[in-house]
Amino acid sequence: MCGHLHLHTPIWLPVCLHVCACLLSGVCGLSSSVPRQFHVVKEEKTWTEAQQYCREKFTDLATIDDMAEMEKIKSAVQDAGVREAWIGLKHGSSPKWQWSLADRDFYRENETEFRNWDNGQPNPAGGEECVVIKDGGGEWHDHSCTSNFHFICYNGTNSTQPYVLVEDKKNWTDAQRYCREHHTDLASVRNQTENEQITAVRGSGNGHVWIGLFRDAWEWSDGSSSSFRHWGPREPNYGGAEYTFCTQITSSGLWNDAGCQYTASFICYEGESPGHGLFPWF
Ligand SMILES: *[C@@H]1O[C@H](CO)[C@@H](O)[C@H](O)[C@H]1NC(C)=O
Ligand SMILES: *[C@@H]1O[C@H](CO)[C@@H](O)[C@H](O)[C@H]1NC(C)=O
Ligand SMILES: *[C@@H]1O[C@H](CO)[C@@H](O)[C@H](O)[C@H]1NC(C)=O
Ligand SMILES: *[C@@H]1O[C@H](CO)[C@@H](O)[C@H](O)[C@H]1NC(C)=O
Ligand SMILES: *[C@@H]1O[C@H](CO)[C@@H](O)[C@H](O)[C@H]1NC(C)=O
Ligand SMILES: [Ca+2]
Ligand SMILES: [Ca+2]
Repeated sequence: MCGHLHLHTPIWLPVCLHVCACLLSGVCGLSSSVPRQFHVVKEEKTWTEAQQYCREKFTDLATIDDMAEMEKIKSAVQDAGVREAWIGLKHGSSPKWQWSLADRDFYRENETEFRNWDNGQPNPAGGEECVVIKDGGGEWHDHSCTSNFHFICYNGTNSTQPYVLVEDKKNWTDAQRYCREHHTDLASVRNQTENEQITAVRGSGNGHVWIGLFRDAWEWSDGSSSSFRHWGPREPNYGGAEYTFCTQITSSGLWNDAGCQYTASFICYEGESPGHGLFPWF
């Protein structure tokens, strides 16, 4: 019953460093100011039972904000020797638009909501859609994520020219993977100025280009708006349409959707839940 206690893997983000960086930059996102402590629980439960357990003993099932947290959870899962573990991400019924680059410190107020849709857009055909800057213009179209286009990465290490056009046609998921490996992520567009900069980098003759905006219906157990996703190849695949789907981390660190009624180990977190800032004066 208490076996999981030995597996607790405290993961403290360096609070002071973050606060200082936050104060200096003047751009302070509450969500990632909050250090989360993750706990791998080796008992096998359904997703709903795991959620209840985490809410009783800790704060909630794990929410993951970015690659840094992802790497730490991956190590914790490997150290615990579990093959798969539930996290807090469950499939819901209302798809929402969100940016691939999930770091909330990157955005100031309202900047995640900037849109530059073309007339008549978005007009999603299915549930999940991805966004291009259209051929020959700066307006946006939603498009099936399986199409292959050139794409724009954002490279956070280059402050003079952070946008990189990749002239290699890929579907949205592969483009995202490429940008995360070689740069920071697919490009986010925070205002009209950035839309013009990106459109200039795109140049002419490149057709539609992918940007980082996508739409899905996954929701975090704690109500977080984190858009971070780390699916394995061909996931989520919604195998068996009669189920509700929930998310597992596998020992490879990649995510898999599975019917929520299956039992597995799980990961809880302890810390502030979204909406409760660690620093109330901000
Ligand atoms: C953000 O949007 C809200 C609602 O539209 C508005 O009241 C607020 O002034 C905006 N904030 C900024 C900084 O533009
Ligand atoms: C993207 O392309 C890869 C192959 O390059 C394929 O395995 C994957 O299923 C595709 N994903 C989507 C969403 O089309
Ligand atoms: C920034 O990007 C520009 C244009 O791609 C490139 O010429 C420059 O070398 C880059 N700087 C760094 C520090 O990577
Ligand atoms: C992108 O960032 C990486 C470091 O993450 C850096 O090595 C590389 O030079 C950057 N590329 C460009 C084009 O700025
Ligand atoms: C666009 O957003 C960036 C990032 O927040 C900011 O530095 C820039 O001043 C903004 N430009 C305008 C015109 O709002
Ligand atoms: Ca469309
Ligand atoms: Ca699956």
